[in-house]
Amino acid sequence: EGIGPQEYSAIKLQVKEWSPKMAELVKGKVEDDAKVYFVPATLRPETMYGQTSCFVGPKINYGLFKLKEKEYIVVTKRAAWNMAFQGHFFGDKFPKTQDELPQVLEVPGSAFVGTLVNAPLSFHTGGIRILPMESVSAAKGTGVVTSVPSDSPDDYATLVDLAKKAEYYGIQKEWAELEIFPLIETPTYGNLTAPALVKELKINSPKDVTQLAQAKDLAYTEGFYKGTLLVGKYKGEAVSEAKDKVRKDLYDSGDAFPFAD
Ligand code: A2H
Repeated sequence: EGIGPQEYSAIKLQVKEWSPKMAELVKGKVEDDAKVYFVPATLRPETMYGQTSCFVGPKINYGLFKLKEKEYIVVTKRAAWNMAFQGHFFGDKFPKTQDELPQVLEVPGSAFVGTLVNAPLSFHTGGIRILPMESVSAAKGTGVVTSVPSDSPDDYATLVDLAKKAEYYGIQKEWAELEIFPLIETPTYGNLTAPALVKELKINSPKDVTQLAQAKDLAYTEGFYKGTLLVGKYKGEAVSEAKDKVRKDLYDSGDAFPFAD
């Protein structure tokens, strides 16, 4: 982290079933047989096996942008604009201003909550839910964050809080309680690095930002330099070796693409 510009991997999570609110809003705007993808940006493509949900900022505005015939993505306008410049999308209709982006809908993240999406590589093949996370930044990545509670302390702390206050957040408790499978073994924190660090640093809520920042650094360093992958095609390999291979496989299969921020 912190060395040069970030190369994120942008992962494509296809909508399987909209939240009731979105089902209303997309009527007449998005074809019934169109594919719509939430596109989280991640620095840890090797952890995508462990996705259990996908976060949006409930108060952040998102767009549904038309990429091509019957294909749309959900990201912030800022991210769609960056993607246009990086030449991923929008064919020959290159937008000259942000207003020319092919946005068919603009909605707050809260409208998406409960939407069921299919996450590439995830063990939860039945799909995972879009859930709210207050700390998502609109000014970073795509504004969408896929959640891997086994290896991200932020994600784990948020899911514990969501499950505790499900009613307050307007979600079903079980959406925040999908099984957490071990993905990476590390010498210091075992095979569930994030839950171990959350316990060790006595993190009680997503508001414990100082300890969470520390946990994030420890998890990232330990996972990257000392971690061994326990699952998938590169099982048994060091994370530092397997990371690029998993990333390349995701790019090759069309389930992800590079995104610079
Ligand atoms: B990472 P950096 Cl398993 N707001 O992906 C808040 N957080 C965001 C974001 C946004 N707009 N966009 C991306 N992120 C998260 C996986 C992961 C991540 C694991 C462990 C650590 C980790 C699963 N979540 O990140 O500030 C995304 O979460 C800790 C470094 O740009 C992304 O990678 O360096 C990471 O933060 C990008 O953080």
